[in-house]
Amino acid sequence: MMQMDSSLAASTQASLDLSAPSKVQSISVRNWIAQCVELCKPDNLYWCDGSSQQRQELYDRAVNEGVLIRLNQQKLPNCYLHRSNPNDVARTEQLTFICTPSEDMVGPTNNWMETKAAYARLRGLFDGCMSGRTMYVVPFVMGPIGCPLAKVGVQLTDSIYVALSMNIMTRMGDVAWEALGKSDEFTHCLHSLGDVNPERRYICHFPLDNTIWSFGSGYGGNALLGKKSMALRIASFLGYQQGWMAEHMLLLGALAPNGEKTYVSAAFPSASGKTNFAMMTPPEKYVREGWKITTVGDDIVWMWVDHESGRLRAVNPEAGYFGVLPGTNEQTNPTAMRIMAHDTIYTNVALLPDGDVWWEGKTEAPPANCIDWTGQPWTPDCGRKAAHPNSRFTAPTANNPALDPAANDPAGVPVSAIVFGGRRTRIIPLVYQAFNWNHGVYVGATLSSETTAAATGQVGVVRRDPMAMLPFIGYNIRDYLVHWFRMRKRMKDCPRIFHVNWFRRDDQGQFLWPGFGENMRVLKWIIDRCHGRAYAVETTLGWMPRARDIDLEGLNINVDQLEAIQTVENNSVKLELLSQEELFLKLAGDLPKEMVFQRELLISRL
Ligand code: GTP
Ligand code: SPV
Ligand code: MN
Repeated sequence: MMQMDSSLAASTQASLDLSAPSKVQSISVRNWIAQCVELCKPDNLYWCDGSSQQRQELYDRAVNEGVLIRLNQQKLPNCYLHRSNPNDVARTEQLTFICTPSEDMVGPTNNWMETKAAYARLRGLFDGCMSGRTMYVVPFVMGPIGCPLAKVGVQLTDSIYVALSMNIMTRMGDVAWEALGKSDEFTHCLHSLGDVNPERRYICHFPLDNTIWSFGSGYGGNALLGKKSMALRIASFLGYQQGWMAEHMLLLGALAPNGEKTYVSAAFPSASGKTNFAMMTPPEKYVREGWKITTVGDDIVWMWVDHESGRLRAVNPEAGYFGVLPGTNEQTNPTAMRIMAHDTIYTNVALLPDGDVWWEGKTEAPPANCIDWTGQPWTPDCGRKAAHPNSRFTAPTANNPALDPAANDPAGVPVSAIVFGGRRTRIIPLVYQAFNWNHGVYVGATLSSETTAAATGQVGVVRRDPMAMLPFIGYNIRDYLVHWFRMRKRMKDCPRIFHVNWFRRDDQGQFLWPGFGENMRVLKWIIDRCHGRAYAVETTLGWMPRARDIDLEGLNINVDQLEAIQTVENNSVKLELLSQEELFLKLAGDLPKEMVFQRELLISRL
């Protein structure tokens, strides 16, 4: 760790005015910034205050620097396009590390670096990396202001795109200095683009130091350090220590025609439907009846047990959406289309001749020509994609016309159901309910999904992704699973746990279930189960609706087809059990006994 005081830093960087604004009251944060300046040697410091005036100044600057392209302001007010380096378009899990004194702390599913070795290696990279550049000081709060779990972070970055994105994704600016006050409790986030070279790219987490050092990437989860790095990896470790949970989940509110409000959270792996489910527009029939779905969050929840009620409550720590664009359109997600109509940064999409944007699936017919995400001329017959498969929009939650009224409530909302879901072409049925909490934890722990473009590497490979948290658990998965099992004992009335799969296909490769807004029909059954209403039959996997228990009215699917989507073959379950062994073997002697018992119970039901 760096152990220099601020006066030394100031003397070596004589030309740079280090004096922090008086609103920065924490001596600890002032010293840390001075140390990072000393290391990175920027030419300038820019203190981000979160004001709209400064935001405009930064957008103008980013346009002048060529980092952003101003889009058609009539069509898309305050919207900009960013093109990232083609080698830097997704999270890089193989370059992401948890750094602790001992390897056992990070377990078999994380990349490990020894703390001192990691600091030494990264200090070499950060040394002088910002010379000729501006260091942006980005103070931010994760969690609603006033929430007991809310946390301050400060990110130092040489990327203006990252600074502007953090302004959208978090509660950024003076509000964070106020929340921090004189305290020394903040997450130290140091970030540099470096030379954006995968050979020199490291995303390192030091949970014991409340510190994140990220070098060599400007992309999403690698660079917006409040998100995956702090609100999941660091926070999951804190939650384990303090008895709460940080999860890769959406959180939605479902308002029934009779005024009953049910909150449901759901963990689906990256690019597997969280944003879409969280912003779902129900089928017409449901809207007419008076159903309304509202969004609390689309990617991360923090959950704790409320002492008075004994129930699980949750908040969304973020203040923005960083959502997948391909496949998003007026039919699949009209709410998202409203959200990104203004004050939005588009990353790695195609630019149309009139300054609008396009991506695969935005419209049925592609544009006659455009500039693709790499800046090259594009026509429909050129054989390339116009937008990157992991292209995204960054937009504030305040843009959401269906934002839940309690989205910013520091007291959070009560969670009635937790849904796990994977992207599985075969075998896994549309929906089932776990028998109880412990069975539900097993269902979540053995969650499997086909890989997507959200992380670099092969796409479409089935992998185990426990709780959709494989890349985001900031400590040993053994302790993480034990934590899940133990949480039940803290609750008087725990959420019901479910499993869904919107992605099952037929032999022709067609989706068997229409998905998107039609998922309301499955959600309705889930909600009814939570309130002790809907019917279910006991099966090998868990409680399942009979075909007639899912409302199919107005849908082009009959009861026989639904039965096909729900079919579970014993032989397929056996294959699933065998493929779970990969995870079980990784954990080997550290496997929580509940996992073994649950597997044995499943085998006994075959
Ligand atoms: P991250 O932001 O990476 O965590 O992704 P996410 O889980 O929020 O996924 P998102 O909702 O953005 O969906 C990813 C892709 O899956 C998009 O291309 C969607 O169009 C598609 N998708 C989402 N929901 C459904 C569904 O119900 N059915 C089908 N067939 N596709 C879906
Ligand atoms: C994910 O990959 O799960 C995301 C996008 O939500 S990123 O912020 O890049 O991690
Ligand atoms: Mn995500």
